[in-house]
Amino acid sequence: MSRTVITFGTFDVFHVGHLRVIERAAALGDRLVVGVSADALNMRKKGREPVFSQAERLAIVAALKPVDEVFTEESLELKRDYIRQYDADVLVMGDDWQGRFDEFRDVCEVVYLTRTPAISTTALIEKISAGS
Ligand code: C2G
Repeated sequence: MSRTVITFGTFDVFHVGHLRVIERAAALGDRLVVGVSADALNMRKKGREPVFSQAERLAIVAALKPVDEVFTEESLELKRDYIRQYDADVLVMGDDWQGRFDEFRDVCEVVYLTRTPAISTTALIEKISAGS
């Protein structure tokens, strides 16, 4: 039986922490589907425009070897529908979301992976803006 893994994220200013979570998610199954946050969703979540547009972020994630399919995540409230639509057996998120998606344990496994330390989109933006 083939196992489908689903994960979600903005993946803005794509960095090695993003790559590691995608690689580890893919290793938990046979097929990896990634929901990439829409620009409007990112605005609602983080209160700022992403550096890269959703079309650019989708193209970057879709080109990664471990990724089989991508789609646009329009709303955080649609997770259950996305899990059903893509027939996911496992939902994977980084542990900054620890416990937040436990309600989906009735339809799939829910796994939180340790975040890669010392790297984040926000820190990168600050570093680049500071020119250091
Ligand atoms: N991540 C990580 N290590 C880092 C930074 C990020 O493992 N140093 C992981 C996050 O835990 C997440 C994924 O990379 O699982 C994507 O991170 P973000 O782009 O920050 O995603 P976020 O905006 O939290 O969106 O429906 C859920 C949301 O869309 C998640």
